[in-house]
Amino acid sequence: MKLYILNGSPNCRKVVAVINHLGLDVDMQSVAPFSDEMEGPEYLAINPNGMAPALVDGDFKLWESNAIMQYLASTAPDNDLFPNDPKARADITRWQTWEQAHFGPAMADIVWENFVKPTFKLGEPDPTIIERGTENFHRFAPILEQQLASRSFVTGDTLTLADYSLGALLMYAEPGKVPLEHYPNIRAWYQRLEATPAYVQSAPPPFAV
Ligand SMILES: N[C@@H](CCC(=O)N[C@@H](CS)C(=O)NCC(=O)O)C(=O)O
Repeated sequence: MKLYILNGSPNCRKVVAVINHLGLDVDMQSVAPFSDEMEGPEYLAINPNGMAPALVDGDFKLWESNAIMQYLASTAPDNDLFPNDPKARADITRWQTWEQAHFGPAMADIVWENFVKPTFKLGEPDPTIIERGTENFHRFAPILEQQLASRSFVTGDTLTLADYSLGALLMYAEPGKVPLEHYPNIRAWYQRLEATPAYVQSAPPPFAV
């Protein structure tokens, strides 16, 4: 299997964490952002969105980070990341879907404006987008905060795909000035994730800018 990744991408990091966690044999290939490589016909035949991550397993091409995580975890028998029980799987999928639909876009607005734009000299942060992201963040973060009040990890006391999906978004929370000060359970949970070897090893090298 081959995984195409973009250095520094949270969506790639969560897949790499799963590969590390399960000890899977997957070749990693970095693609250059905003490049002919990512927007060229060869890569678009793998992922027509021109985004990373993307997985190739023989004839099977798969994009969308959370689908890739579920596929990879399904290839490793009997693991806690994505247990066989239908309700456990639905619960994990619920949080992964919520990540892409709600929590992720709110975080992305804030982190893009406060961190990515200045880092890559992409222009001034737009206060309207930061305000939109902040409003959405405070709408959705209390739901995760409440969920983590009585659990060590998102769906229980065992780490699952849901933790890697939601946690990887927080890798730029500090430089991105994400307002986590009112969310102690989220902060404590992220510290637990940061102490997890598979997550630590998934950290990308620092940006060369
Ligand atoms: N929903 C997609 C999002 C993928 C995505 O946004 N990837 C970013 C990196 S985090 C990317 O490839 N950006 C390059 C671009 O938009 O051209 C997933 O979860 O895989």
